[in-house]
Amino acid sequence: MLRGSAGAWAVLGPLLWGCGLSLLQGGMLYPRESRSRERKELDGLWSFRADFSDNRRQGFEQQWYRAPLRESGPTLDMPVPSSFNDVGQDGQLRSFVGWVWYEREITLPQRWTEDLGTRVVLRIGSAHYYAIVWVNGVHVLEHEGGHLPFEADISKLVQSGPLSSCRITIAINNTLSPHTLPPGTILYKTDPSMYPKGYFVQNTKFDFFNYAGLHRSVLLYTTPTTYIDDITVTTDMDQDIGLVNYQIIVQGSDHFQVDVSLLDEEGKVMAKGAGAEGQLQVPSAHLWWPYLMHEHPAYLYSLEVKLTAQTAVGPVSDFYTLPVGIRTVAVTKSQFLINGKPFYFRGVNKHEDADIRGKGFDWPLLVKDFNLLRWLGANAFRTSHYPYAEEVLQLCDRYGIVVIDESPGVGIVLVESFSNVSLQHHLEVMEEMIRRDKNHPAVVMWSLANEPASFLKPAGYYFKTLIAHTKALDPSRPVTFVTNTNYEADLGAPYVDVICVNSYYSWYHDYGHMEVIQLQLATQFENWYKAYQKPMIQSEYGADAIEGFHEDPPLMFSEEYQKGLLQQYHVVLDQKRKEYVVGELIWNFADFMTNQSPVRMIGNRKGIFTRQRQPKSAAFLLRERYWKLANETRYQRSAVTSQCVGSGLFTV
Ligand code: BDP
Repeated sequence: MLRGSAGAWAVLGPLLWGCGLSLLQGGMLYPRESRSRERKELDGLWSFRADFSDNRRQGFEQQWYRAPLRESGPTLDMPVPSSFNDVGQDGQLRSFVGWVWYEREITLPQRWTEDLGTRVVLRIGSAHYYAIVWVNGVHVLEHEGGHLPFEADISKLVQSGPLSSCRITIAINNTLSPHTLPPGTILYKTDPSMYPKGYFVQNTKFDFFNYAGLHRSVLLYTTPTTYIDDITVTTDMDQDIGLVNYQIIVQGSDHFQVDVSLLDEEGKVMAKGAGAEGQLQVPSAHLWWPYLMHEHPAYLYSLEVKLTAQTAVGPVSDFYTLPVGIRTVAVTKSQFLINGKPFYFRGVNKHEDADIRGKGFDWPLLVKDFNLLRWLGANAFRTSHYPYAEEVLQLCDRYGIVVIDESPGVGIVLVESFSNVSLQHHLEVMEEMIRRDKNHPAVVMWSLANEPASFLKPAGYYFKTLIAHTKALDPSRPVTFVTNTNYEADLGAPYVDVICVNSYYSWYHDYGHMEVIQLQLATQFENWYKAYQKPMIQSEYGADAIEGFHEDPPLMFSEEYQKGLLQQYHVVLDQKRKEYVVGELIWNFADFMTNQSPVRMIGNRKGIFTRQRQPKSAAFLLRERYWKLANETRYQRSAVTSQCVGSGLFTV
């Protein structure tokens, strides 16, 4: 599926060849341990240096990767995963733009370096934004894009010498250009009476801090040299029979056998298959249902894949187990259907963001966020404004939290950012994202962008192409992008399956006038629906509130104003959800860091939780609303109540 169907090539061939786009090679399975696979996480302290030289290229000129970093100058201890920006006391490092260098020396188990039947892979979960990787001073890999994993087979390097240690050097550059995703620009300030020589700033058109560094784990894992490279699963239903279609890609040998078994949650084998491609049938299948939509939501089967191959060194086996949720997704003119039932997104927008670690992955934070989501009664979120860590999606699969998976296409507002160079990169990012996230039952829709200038002339071709490509890569999920363009001017909207609109009535205009919200919001929905007859999601709405600021009657930035504004939106949402509105996503789940600006008070304060995850008044309002909505649409009240009480986390 990922490599594109013939139909897709008919539509896209000329463009792809024109741009020189090569479809991605290889899979990007999440590294899991199995009987044939080991993994070694390289979390912890790395050596670090920012290249403060004027041209930021001293590291390359002096080849810092050739020898241990400490030999070319002073280093800092840098935690991984973490952004580098907020862990120190140095303001210059906080706002640094350019190359930073990370290094870690590790000792490898003997069998990894001596067993030539073992393949050793280096995998970097996320390096923002452009990364170059060396192992023992040898260049192995480069990658563009800060939110998706990349990896290299380093077996030859670690198996060629007497060393059992291995030095990994990663240079990362957080500079953005009009063609990166997200885009940005570097502005040189040349007035000598105001700025020192060479002074520049990085400008962005998105509203979150451009944290950088190794944001997710770097790890090493092994497979046999003949191995399961990729698995693609799609699911369907025929009456009560669950259909699991699978396709397995094997690398390393042409002579192999693949056996698959699908196990239920009790470990009972429900279906078996042989061959690299096929369909498994599960009678009386348990479907994957969203949270609070079924008494047993998020049912996950396990697809156990076993590869056996004959190789020059003898028989080889590889094992990989993939969680599988059986569910369907469909869109009608006015509904979003999961397993054939109308689904209403009661959700939030999030950020990967927290004190000190910035965008660094953090298990306690993640678990806290999921506990808060379930406390709220939320059943969905959008990965605004970039793909989140894979572990986040795994928890969504396990808890039944539905995901609109968004690409880093945020801040596409310059005409250059709609050029073919940008489009080609965006096509590649969609390939990387779908390759990584295609098997998550929680992911029900792809979002290509947030608030692009979709009224600009080239936007029509840009989104038409991007959406066709995304659908060709994954025909099983609807596609959208999130707009704040006027309904008559939006050139991308004709191609989406669901209209997602952001609006900030009584916040960015008509400040303080909550009395106009209902009229303006109703007009927004009616105009869009009349024009397109597609289901709609209010994909952002909200107001800043500083926790502990109280004003009654409500004034902007008080908790009362945030709550009051939300209530006005809810009146209209309650009317329109009976017609064609299929969801509401508050902006934002929690306060988050932004660039400094006169309109941001230490970040964006539209969270219903603080950055430390404490509730503001609006969180209680939303919690009441979401549980009420869940009660209206859910299967049976008593079932939900007992589920909540039983979990020990919360009560209605
Ligand atoms: C929306 C953007 C979001 C911002 C939000 C805001 O999509 O990224 O953070 O506005 O201004 O337009 O709070």
